[in-house]
Amino acid sequence: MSQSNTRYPKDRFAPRPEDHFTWGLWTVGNTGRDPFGLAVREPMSAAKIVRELSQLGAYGVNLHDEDLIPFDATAGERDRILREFKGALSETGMKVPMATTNLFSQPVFREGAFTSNDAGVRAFALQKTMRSIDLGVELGATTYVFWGGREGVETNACKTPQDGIKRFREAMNFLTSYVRDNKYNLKFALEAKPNEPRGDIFLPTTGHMLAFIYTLEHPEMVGVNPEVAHEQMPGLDFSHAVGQALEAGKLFHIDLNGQKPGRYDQDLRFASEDQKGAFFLVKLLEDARWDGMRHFDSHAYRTEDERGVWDFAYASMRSYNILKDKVAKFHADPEIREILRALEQRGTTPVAGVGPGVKYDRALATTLKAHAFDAGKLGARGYDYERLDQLTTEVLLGVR
Ligand code: GCO
Ligand code: MN
Ligand code: MN
Repeated sequence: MSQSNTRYPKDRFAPRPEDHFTWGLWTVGNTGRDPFGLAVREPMSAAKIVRELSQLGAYGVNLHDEDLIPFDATAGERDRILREFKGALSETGMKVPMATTNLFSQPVFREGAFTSNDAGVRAFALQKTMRSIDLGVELGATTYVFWGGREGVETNACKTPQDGIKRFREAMNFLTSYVRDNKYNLKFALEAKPNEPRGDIFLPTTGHMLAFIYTLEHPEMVGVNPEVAHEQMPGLDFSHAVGQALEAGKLFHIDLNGQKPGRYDQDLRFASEDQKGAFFLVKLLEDARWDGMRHFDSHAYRTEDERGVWDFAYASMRSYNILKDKVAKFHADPEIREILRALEQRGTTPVAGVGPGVKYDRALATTLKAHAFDAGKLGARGYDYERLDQLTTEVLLGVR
């Protein structure tokens, strides 16, 4: 990389390996091809991506099998690519914490992979995934992502959602058993997306995925990989999805990016849209001391050449650290603290025997039923949230 330090300053917001920022090879490696236009950037080798990201301060890279080894590679090509890639990893100290399977690009998956109506396709998808799991484990991955981009329908006439879900469950059960049988240290993270490329994808949100996980043979091995853009496509609050996963101990991975509401998946630079949403997300992860990878699943504007791609990558990580700093400012702000302290008190002082962690017992139920509430008084008092939100906004806008 020939960029100067003024372009990528090494100040307190600069990404460092201990921040655990990771990138999909497919993200910075995106060549800008879209349904309307050809590639605008040259493909980059995985080894080059590793070296460039390492210089920017990233911790590691993640990959689909085909990001590293082309679908039709010969054994010799495979060995050469792997050797180069591993060389770049050991030279830079970069890690591969997550791997996944491409079950969407090849024509064979035009009707789905694990959920296809064709048993041959389902078998092939399992084979491809087992081989890709082997590769991921060889590279050190401990998380394995499943994003079922083709697991859905354009027409409901072809299969029922129950069939789709049953087949997806059979595949997950098969593969968790494969991992156990091989004594791999690997957890699965399921990534939801409501539509695209399929018209409607099964298990369309993180909430659907969470409910599904508890129907599996080894739910303890399976969590979720929520993506900002995917939860915002159907207009949902991303941090609520992440919060539910955190609360359930199921946040195994995360895909950070940016998205305008009501659009197809945009995979924009993290915090380039909806900075307030991004702030609450960072606050959620940092306040929970979540120890997972801060992974980016996004790509640079099609307008950019290679330099623009590195600008985009550095900026994504930098914005995360800037928001982390804003979170510290939020917690240190005396007026915000005062409002939160008052709220805390209001929420923890028991009323009629009911406080935090309330549990049913018959005596309590009897007193509670008999208690004379002044609902008028309870409802009359405001909560100060206009002020709280404005103070938060001012922290974000940099005037506090
Ligand atoms: C998307 C998806 C994908 C997956 C990735 C991992 O942008 O629609 O997020 O990028 O995350 O393929 O399987
Ligand atoms: Mn996406
Ligand atoms: Mn994703």
